[in-house]
Parts: sequence; structure tokens; C-alpha cells
Amino acid sequence: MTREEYCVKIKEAVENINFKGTCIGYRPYGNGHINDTFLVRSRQTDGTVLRYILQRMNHEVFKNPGQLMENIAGVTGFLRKKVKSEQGDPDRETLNIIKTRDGNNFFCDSIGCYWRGYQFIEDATCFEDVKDPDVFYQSALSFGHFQYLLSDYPAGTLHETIPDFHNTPVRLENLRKAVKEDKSGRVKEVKAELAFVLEREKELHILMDLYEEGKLPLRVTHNDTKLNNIMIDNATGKGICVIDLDTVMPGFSVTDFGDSIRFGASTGAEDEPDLSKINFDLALFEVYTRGFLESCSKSLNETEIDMLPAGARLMALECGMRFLTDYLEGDTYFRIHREKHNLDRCRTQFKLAAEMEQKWDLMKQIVNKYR
Ligand code: ADP
Ligand code: GN1
Ligand code: MG
Repeated sequence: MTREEYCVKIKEAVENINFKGTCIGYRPYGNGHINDTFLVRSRQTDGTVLRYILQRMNHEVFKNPGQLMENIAGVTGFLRKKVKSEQGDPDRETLNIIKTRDGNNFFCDSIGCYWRGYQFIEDATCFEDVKDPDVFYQSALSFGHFQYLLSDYPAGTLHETIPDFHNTPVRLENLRKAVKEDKSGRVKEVKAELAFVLEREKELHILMDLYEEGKLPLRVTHNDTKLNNIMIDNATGKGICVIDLDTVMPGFSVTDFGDSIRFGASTGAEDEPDLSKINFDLALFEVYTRGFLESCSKSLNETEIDMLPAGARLMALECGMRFLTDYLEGDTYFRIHREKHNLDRCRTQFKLAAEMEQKWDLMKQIVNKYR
């Protein structure tokens, strides 16, 4: 699709979603790797301008956008009630879907692209990196609280939007397949990374084994707990809203914790090409652990708390494996902005996992301090 054709589709979506007022412009927004996000500006009859979020859902990744939106409508409706009962502001403390003009939760355009609208959460910011440890602490409180609020959500009604999303052994199988097929002729470049994974092969089962033994419960989790999926209120500095709900599904609390750590408790960006700038930051690990346990330890069992360090290491390994798989498959999943982008991402994750191994006892001590 050319840029012009794509613009026509955006316009079609804007016209069909029930944004109030007259659209006066839209532009790409945010830094996600999967969906296409736009900021829409709309003039009201009194001259004021309202902002909205418009997203094209990636239906290569999310094979059933209808089911996905059913999940989001269910979860956000449930959260609205909970937020109200806590005397919070349901227009800012959860995502709110803007329905289409004919009352649906999403719009399917004439070429089969899927679009949705959200109210824009004003006066709040998404941070791409941890400049201020308090922001990381706030994100821990928010993700922990999110899990706590959803602890009595009817999990059986949720669709699995991406099967085996955090099933690490399945991710390993996908990597093996990509190596075997070597579609892009890149296997020869990544021998060291593959050896790193294979040395740890046995440990990749650890959470799935505990689940099968009945020690690790399935909960309603977010599954994509990067710092930039939390909005921080500009006035109070508090975490105000958990966004990016595409992967809310039954999962492990430990992987929600771990995904935040692998992204945020690092001295550099997820895609930093200079590995000398990447270190696992134990002080940030402590900040997040404190916040997470403060907000949801009352709903976690002993095994879950014991496994928090393992979850962090496993998520770094798993995410690194996913970037590596995509590199070998020719960069078809994660959006890239330069050559070897996915390989750089993979390497930061493996470096973090290796450093966690060196700091293992200290990680455990920190968890024990706040349990
Ligand atoms: P992706 O799945 O591609 O990461 P997100 O849903 O996280 O997409 O949205 C991308 C970015 O758009 C976010 O990081 C945030 O900056 C912004 N954003 C998303 N939803 C809202 C919203 N309701 N209000 C304000 N900003 C938002
Ligand atoms: C993707 O959409 P975004 O950028 O929030 C991915 C996550 C990865 C993350 C790595 C649906 O998240 O699982 O951890 O990139 N989301 C999906 O940055 O695959
Ligand atoms: Mg996001």
C-alpha cells in the first residue's frame, strides 16, 4: 500500500469512528513496535480542540481483532467500575474505547485493516526510559495495582489474543525453526547468541514446569509491561493509567514483573547498539520490586514471590530470543528502523540476562527484603 492509499484508509477510519467534532488533522504518534498509532485532533462547535488516539491493529500479529476488542471492552468496562468504586476518575484511569458510528468497538475498512479509537488521556506522559527512578517505581505500583484490580475478573471469558505468548519453551522451538530455515542467510552471524540460548535451554522450562505442578497460578495479566505502557500524571507524578491492553490474557504474575525489569532496570535503551552502555541496574531492580510487592504482594503466593528473579531473567532471555528469531526470519514481526535493529535488541537482552545471573543472590535478597 502506498503512503497516499494509507492516508485514504486513515481518513476512512476517522470518519467511521465516532470522534466528536470535525477532524482537523492527524499524525503518527508513539513508539510501539506492533500497531500503528495516530493522534487525531478534532475541533468542537465551541472552538476547542479535543484529541483522540486512533490505532490500526496489526492483524498479522493479532489474528482475530474482533476477539481482541471483546477482551479490551470487557476489561476496560470492568476497570471503569472498579476505578469509580475507589473514587478515581474512570475517564483517565483506564482506557476508554470510542465506538464506531454504528456502535461497534472497532472499524474494519474496505481493504480489511482494523482500526479503533480511544479517548486521549491528557496531562499525562509515557516515558521511553527510566531517567527518574520514581517514574519506574510508579510504573511498578500501577502494573501491580492493575493485576490486583483484575484479580476477580472472569478469566475464562478472555480470548488468547496471541497463543503461547509467554510460553518460553515454545519461543525456543520457534527460534530453532528459524535457524533451520535460515530464510535470510543470517544464521552464520549469530552463532554466539545461539550458543548463549542453548547453554540455558533447560532453564527455559522453569515457569511452565511450576505451572504444571500446580504451584504457579494463572492470573489475568497484562503481558506487555514496558514502562512506556504506563501513563504518568503530569501534575502528581503518579502512575495514572495502564495502556496497550492487546495482550491482557491469563498469564503469570511473574512474567509481568519480569518484562518490566528487562525493559526498565537497564542502564540503556532496549535497542542500544553499544553494549558497553548496557548493564543490569540492581538499584532500579530494587525500586521496581518494592513498588510491585507493595501493590500486589497480598494477592501473590510464596512461589510467585520466590520466582520474581527467575521471571526477570526468563523475560530477558525470551524477549532476546524473540528479537533473534525475527532477525533470522527477515524482520517481519517487530518494526525496525535500521539494519540489524533486531539483533541489537537481542544482544541487550542477553547481556541483561547474563548480568542478572552474576547478581542472582543480591536479587533474591532484595525480593526477600520486601516480601
Ligand atoms: P503499541 O502497541 O504499538 O505499543 P500503544 O497502545 O502502547 O501501542 O500506544 C503507543 C503510544 O501512544 C503510547 O506509548 C502512548 O504514548 C500513546 N497512547 C496510547 N494510548 C493513549 C491514550 N489513550 N492517551 C494518550 N496517549 C496514548
Ligand atoms: C512489543 O507493542 P509494544 O511495542 O508495546 C511486543 C512485546 C515486546 C516488546 C519489545 C504484541 O510491544 O511483547 O516485549 O515489543 N508486543 C507484542 O519491545 O508482541
Ligand atoms: Mg505500547
